[in-house]
Amino acid sequence: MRVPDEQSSTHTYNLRADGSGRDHDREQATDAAFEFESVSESESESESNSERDSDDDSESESATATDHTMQSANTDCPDSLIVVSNRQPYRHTYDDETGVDDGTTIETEDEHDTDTTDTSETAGSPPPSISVDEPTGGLTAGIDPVLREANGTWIAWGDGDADFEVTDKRDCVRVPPDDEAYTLRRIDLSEEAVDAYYRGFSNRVLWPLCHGFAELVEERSDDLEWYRTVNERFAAAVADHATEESVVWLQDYHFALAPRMIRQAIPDSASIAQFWHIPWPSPATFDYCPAGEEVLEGLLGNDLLGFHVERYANAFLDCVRRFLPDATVDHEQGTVQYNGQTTRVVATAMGVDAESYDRQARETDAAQLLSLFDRYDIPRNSAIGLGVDRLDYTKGIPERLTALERFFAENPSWHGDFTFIQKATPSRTEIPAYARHGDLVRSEVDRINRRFGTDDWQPIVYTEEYVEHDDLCALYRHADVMIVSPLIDGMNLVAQEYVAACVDTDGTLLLSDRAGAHERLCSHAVSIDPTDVSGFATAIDDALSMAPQERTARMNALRSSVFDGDIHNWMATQFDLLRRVHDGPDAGVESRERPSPM
Ligand code: GDG
Repeated sequence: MRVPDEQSSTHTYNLRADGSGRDHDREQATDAAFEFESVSESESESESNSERDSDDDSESESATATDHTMQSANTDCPDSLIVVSNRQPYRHTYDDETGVDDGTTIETEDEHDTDTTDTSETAGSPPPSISVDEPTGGLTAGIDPVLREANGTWIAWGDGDADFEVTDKRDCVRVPPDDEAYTLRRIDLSEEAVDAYYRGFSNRVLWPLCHGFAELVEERSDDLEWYRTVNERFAAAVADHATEESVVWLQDYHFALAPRMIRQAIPDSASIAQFWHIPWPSPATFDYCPAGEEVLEGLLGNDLLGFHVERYANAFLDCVRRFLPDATVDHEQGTVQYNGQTTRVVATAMGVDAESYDRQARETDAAQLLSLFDRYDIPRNSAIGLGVDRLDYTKGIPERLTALERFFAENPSWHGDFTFIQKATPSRTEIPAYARHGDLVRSEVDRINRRFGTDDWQPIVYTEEYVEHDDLCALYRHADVMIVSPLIDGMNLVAQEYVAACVDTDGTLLLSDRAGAHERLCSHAVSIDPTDVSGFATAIDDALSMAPQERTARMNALRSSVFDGDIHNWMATQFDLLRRVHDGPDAGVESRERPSPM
């Protein structure tokens, strides 16, 4: 099967002649806290591919994910499911003046590079056509088919410039557009709200803090208040849709305060759960969190709180014990009792759509690989190393470059015969820490290439351009060494994608012992400490020199782990837990839940 490319697939249709697309200002003028304007320009500095962000886990093929997930997860899906996420599954945007989608939009988890063409002032011209991006993979495409079956509700920030042209008076639209099966409730946020809630408290405070970078926390005056306000907006929207039977499932760190607000606004019989996709810090680090107690209290509004791995779940419990003395924490059971409510804290490691990566990788051929070598100007006989990351200070890219420099310095015989491709996707570029980090990475690449490069060969091919899904799978399949070396990472999907696409079982994964994925893959990946330059450089040499039999044995074992714990398994586990929590506090939930493959 041919897997569509990674860009969001689009449908185009015209605005209804009666203008029944919604007027933003009309419905929400009563809410003085918000300016109602399109936020479509929020993240987009340009429409170039290099501006696309990959903050999501969205690199699998949507139709495939759809089919498989429906088979494996739907039976466990609670009725009356309400999903809450920052990112929406479908986004409506105006086409450009030519009416042709320029294809520059991409589904991302929390950053948006949207065509900013303003068609609202073209008075007298025919109504502009509108396109809708569809989810392309990972979590979004995993949840979408479940909601279709459950006829549930998805609540998310409406970031598309035409989003509110197609919603009704309650800001709802039925999706998918061609097979209306569930309700998408859009939250209309002003640019000021997005800047403070998303680029502010979420990504200047919670992100660095949860990753242990307390020194990078940037507290701006209104960010927390906006974060609170936006959480309230989402909570109010949940309350609009919740029934006695509802199960509310929130995604990630953009909604730390909402669960408690939701708890107070929906029937007691409804359940609330959240998955926290990033690490949780130690109490010593969490101590720096502005409004830390409020954050903990917010999260304890959940009946179920999920992390990727045990150590984050334990760190959360440690923080509750330390900062909320009135809470009763049971580490053994993974429960917290606070304010008359019990919260179960679980660790369930997320996987990828392994089958779809496998399938796409098998479809790549020599010609595709050769064209990639030509595109990146790589000698055809060169061995390949690969790194694929958002340009984020947590991902350990400078440390990786330092290790590569050491490797090339110590192994001149590899000059010209080994090339490292680093795909780095610009991310959150308005935040100074990210801008500085990007400058550092680029200058290090230049320096190392000047040191070792020749007219015919550059040791490091560095690109910030979006790599299409099929090209990414081709690179994964043919990379001799994949380096995943974060300083800390909630999970890391890239490591698992590489393994799933390594269909010839002839590649080696170098994996940081600080990634959540390490817990699943450590026994057969080559483990590295990303800050140990010498050990890291030696590991690169070892990987390149590994005997083929050992390489294959390791990769076969890794592939078993990744396929056993794929996204469908994870979704099924989530819904199983949600159902058990919903059906009763002790309905079959034993002490701390783990997914079977961990
Ligand atoms: C957060 C947590 C956790 C990147 N460049 C391209 C591209 N990508 C895709 C990768 C992968 C995704 O972006 C990155 O996912 P990660 O998991 O590695 O990292 P975060 O974005 O930080 O995700 C993380 C995750 O949430 C899920 O819970 O694992 O720990 O930090 O899917 O493939 N994809 C394509 N072209 C690119 O140029 N096609």
